[in-house]
Amino acid sequence: MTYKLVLLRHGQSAWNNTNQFTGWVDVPLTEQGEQEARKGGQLLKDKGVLPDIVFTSLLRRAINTANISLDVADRLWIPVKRDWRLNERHYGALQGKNKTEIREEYGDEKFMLWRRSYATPPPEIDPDDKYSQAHDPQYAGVPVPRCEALSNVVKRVTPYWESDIVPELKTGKTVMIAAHGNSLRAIVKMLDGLSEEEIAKVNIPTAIPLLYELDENFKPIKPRGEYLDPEAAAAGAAAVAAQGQK
Ligand code: DG2
Repeated sequence: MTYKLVLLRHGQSAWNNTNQFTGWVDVPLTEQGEQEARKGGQLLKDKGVLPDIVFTSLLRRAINTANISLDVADRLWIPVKRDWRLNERHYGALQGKNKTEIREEYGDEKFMLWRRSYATPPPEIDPDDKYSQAHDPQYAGVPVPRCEALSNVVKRVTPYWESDIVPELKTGKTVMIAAHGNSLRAIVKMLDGLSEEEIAKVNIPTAIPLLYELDENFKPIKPRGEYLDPEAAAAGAAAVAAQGQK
């Protein structure tokens, strides 16, 4: 028995476009982002990768990307489960800040540590900051972080993977997870058993479905899975890696 899992990062968001750290701030997709989501849906349809259930974060850029792509693939009717555990990594006090300005102010090393290290979180956000979610009624009862390293995301995603996602895979459903650059990196690290050094080099492009076939132990049959458009994915990942450079 093998299982099918599709990972989909949202299309370009307003703050991806303006080069701002986003995290839990609920920004919309741009028109380009919507277009990317449509292309992602067309890839699902063309390659016959048809999700039976979709998991999303609570953030509109992931929710809308899921809806747009599933609409194009004629799968808008499938069940949906949303959970804060799939939210983007909380970018702490960097939320709302311009990536290039932060790199110039703090230097390459710190910038890359905050973006891609496994265990070093960015600085904490003040709960009263306009970009904090500490007082957001949407997150009542949720342990809203003040900042997160990727290791914190792995800690919140892994139990959700076990409790909610694996049982759906076990029934033979094709599962799609529509989420974010870093919450998906947490899942990739977990699935592929990547080291901290290896995951630091992984960048997830916007809205290109990444298909994993998993064996009976939920381990990838092909390590790192397969993008449905590998060329576009390589270009998209390189663009993400280069963010913050002039
Ligand atoms: C981006 C990722 O998250 O940024 O929070 O700024 O996937 O929701 O657009 P997403 C953010 P980087 O870690 O790639 O800088």
